Amino acid sequence: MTAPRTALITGITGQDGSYLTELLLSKGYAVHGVVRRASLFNTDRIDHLYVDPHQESRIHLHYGDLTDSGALRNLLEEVEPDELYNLGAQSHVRVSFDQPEYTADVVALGVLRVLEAVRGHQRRTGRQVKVYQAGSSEMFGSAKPRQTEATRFEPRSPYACAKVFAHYQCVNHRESYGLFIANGVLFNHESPRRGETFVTRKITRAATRIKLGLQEKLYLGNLDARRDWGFAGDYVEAMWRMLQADRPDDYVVATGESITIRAFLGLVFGALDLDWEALVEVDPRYFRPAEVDHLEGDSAKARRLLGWAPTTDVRALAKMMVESDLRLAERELVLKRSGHEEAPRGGYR
Ligand code: NAP
Ligand code: G4F
Repeated sequence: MTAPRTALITGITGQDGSYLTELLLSKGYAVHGVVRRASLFNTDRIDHLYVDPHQESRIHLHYGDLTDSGALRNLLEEVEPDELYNLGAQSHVRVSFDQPEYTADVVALGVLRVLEAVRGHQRRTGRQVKVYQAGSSEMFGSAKPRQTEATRFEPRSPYACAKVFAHYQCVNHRESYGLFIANGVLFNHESPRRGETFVTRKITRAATRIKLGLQEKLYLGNLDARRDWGFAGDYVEAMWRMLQADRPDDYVVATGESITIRAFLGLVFGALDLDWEALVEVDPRYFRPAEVDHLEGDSAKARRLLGWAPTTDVRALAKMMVESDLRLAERELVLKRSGHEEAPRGGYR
């Protein structure tokens, strides 16, 4: 019997980390994940997969951080992964304007630390570690749609600049040292597990809470930007396929359809029989110093070479998120009616 393949995931506690873990476990992998130390539990998205370490399990969690090279090197020695998925990031574009240096440390230098740890490990052991780097359509910034692998990067935020640095470091390590490194250039992808400060989830959470009388209004920033929104479950499949290809390469992953925030509001509030124009207000605090107006990807290369295709369009995605958040709001309502009202959710987001 051949030994199961082993994957190491940075960012395992994030949206994509949780879907990728499910996918890899279903394929028989042993999955090791890097978890940041936090003062509260931060493993909500993978708790349903985690098994008590005192029992036999194929998922293993380790403390670590992309700012800590020593910890990354030690983890590679300990885990000896066949595949490494680098998903860890300060991934919020607006926040990157407030924390540019920290964002660059994690998103740009963090990748370099991973690559150098892999290079050293491979040199010492002779074992190949295939690397997936979580690149972003945000790197295209103000470049005209539809964006492809050949489109020039025109980044518009500290986050995007850091991802561009990471992208080229990966290309450079691939070409200089012959490492197997694939850059995924993924367009926005969402799910019921999306962080609540990203616009789609902020909208589905608020609309469902408004529907049940738990909230009165929703405050947003720029409603005119267009995004190509896909389902995170589909996109982790593309990540895995990139590491199964014969040779490492760079791929755009997108649905090919973009809509505005306004249109997404229409889908979500419409599904709940609510009039969004009466319930949503624009608050300039959510504007960004520079905006990315229109992202719409052409994923022909991934479709042709990886056999990848999305299963979920933006309408099905909105419906999935509304249904999930409605259940969450119903639970909140039950708690409220039994006198366990939660503190109001902050306008900080
Ligand atoms: P996410 O939900 O924000 O998850 C980010 C993950 O990174 C979390 O597990 C987080 O840990 C971890 N992390 C943050 N800082 C870290 C550090 N210093 N060291 C180690 N881990 C750290 O993001 P996502 O949506 O799953 O995205 C996954 C990756 O794809 C990110 O690199 C993101 O930039 C990129 N990406 C996302 C999209 C998208 O639309 N979702 C599109 C293109 C690219 P905590 O749980 O402790 O915060
Ligand atoms: O949901 P967002 O914050 O996503 P954004 O900035 O496109 O970034 C996401 O996708 C990238 C891929 O292209 C990832 F790399 C990145 O990690 C992240 O996952 O904002 C989408 C749009 C923006 O134009 C923003 O200005 O929605 C607009 N928006 C309007 N009001 C808002 C809000 N965004 C947020 N987060 N909150 C608002 O209230």
